[in-house]
Amino acid sequence: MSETHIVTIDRHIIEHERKHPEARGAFSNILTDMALAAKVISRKVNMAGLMDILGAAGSENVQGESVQKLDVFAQDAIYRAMDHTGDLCCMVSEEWEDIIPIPEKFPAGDYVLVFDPLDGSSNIDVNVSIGTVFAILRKVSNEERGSMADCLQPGRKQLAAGYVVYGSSTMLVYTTGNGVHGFTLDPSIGEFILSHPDIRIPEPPDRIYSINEAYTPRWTPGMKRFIEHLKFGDEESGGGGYSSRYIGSLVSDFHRTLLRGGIFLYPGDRENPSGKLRLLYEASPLAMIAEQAGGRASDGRSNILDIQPESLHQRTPLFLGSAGLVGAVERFLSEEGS
Ligand code: AHM
Ligand code: MG
Repeated sequence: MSETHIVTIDRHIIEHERKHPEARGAFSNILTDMALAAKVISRKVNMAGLMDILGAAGSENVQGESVQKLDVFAQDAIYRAMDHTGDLCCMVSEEWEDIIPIPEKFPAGDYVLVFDPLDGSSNIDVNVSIGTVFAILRKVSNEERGSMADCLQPGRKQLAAGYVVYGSSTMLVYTTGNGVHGFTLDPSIGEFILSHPDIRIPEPPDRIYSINEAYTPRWTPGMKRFIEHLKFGDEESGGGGYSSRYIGSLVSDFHRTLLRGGIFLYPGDRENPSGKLRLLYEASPLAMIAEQAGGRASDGRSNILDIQPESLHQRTPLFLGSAGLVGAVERFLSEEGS
């Protein structure tokens, strides 16, 4: 008989909760509800190619339901999985300008969920993988339904972080600070099954860098020198011989970096000094996962996890992946003339 045991995400979450005696059931419930929302979104994303046939946004589909844009659908799926459970005091989403409070008709809990419901949604039309990113914070204020202070906490305070990649298969990857674990959705039984226990960024990593190279003219001299070093540097300096991969979908680019190693870069440049990606619900959750897998995340100067957010949708330059490469880009950026 096979020695391989099947572990569902629900069982994994419960077993990991036992390692955190302080983490009452609520915390596990949030992760379980997130996995449920991911399944709902996954099913819809897989139908994306049929949207035009079944009904365009703004019209009704064959079931008579109104067809929503997928990012709005994903926002709604996560909100509806979470609003009534009594585990959260509020939420923050890329799709929503302000804090999303838990409605008065439902009980409020002790945790904050921050999330990007469907990142890279401009890729949907061309069948490129997209993703959901999330993290859980503990409420720190006395406000029943949460406040800015509860949401604007540095990444180091995250209790859990994860992402879902809707790719050739759907995977959910999460950490609660005890390693990084990946689950693959078996659509035939509707369960996320543990497929990648204890993920570590490989060492030595694959020699891959991932950046939108079309922005080269806007890069700082330090940034240009770093990419030149990866392409043309000699063996002694650790450069040269790199390959480039850029999907343009953060979760997918990060997922590859986590499993293969290398570096993902979205720097600040002359036009956008803070880059494009958001600190609270994109950079910080992925930074926690990277660190838990033996990697690092930086804004070029500081560890992403130590940055105190000042606003909900604050942007940050992001360098993410193998620790040695993130350290190297920090050195290039700090050198004179950068
Ligand atoms: P979005 O939040 O509007 O979907 O944009 C985020 C996406 C990321 O998935 C990706 O890393 C980045 O934008 C790509 O940006 P660019 O096209 O500038 O390279
Ligand atoms: Mg996004």
